[in-house]
Amino acid sequence: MIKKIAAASIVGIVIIVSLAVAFSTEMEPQPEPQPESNAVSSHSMQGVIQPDVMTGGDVIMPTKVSRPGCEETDRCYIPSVITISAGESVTWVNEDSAFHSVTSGFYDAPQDLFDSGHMDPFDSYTLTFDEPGTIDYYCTLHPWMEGQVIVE
Ligand SMILES: [Cu+2]
Repeated sequence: MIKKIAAASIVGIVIIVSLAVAFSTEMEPQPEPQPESNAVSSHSMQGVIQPDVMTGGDVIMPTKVSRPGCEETDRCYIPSVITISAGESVTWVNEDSAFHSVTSGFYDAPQDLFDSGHMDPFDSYTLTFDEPGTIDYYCTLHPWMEGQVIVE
């Protein structure tokens, strides 16, 4: 009988301890994922979203790119490759009637540099690039949409 009670209380203690451990690890702030070594900035970039911008885009998302096909002619973002100097900005304008995003990396290999989030039709997104490098980006909603910023 005593052995049973002892066993039961040990099981109870083990459960309580493991719950406590699970809870405390859940509450601990997760370490920031370290970006892979890259010539580009090692910290996240803050972009600026502006609604209802009809013109003035350096790069546009044209109509109908929410269906595959634009990648065949490299016209998902126009131009799909833009070259700027360090310290300059790029403004994207969504000229499509669907949501799109400008997100660093590739669909199957995201890079934690920037993410416009879902851009409404005619939203613009502006980012300033301070460090030289080649930055790939894509649309989180349409993985075939890919573009590149080359910062010299
Ligand atoms: Cu898209």
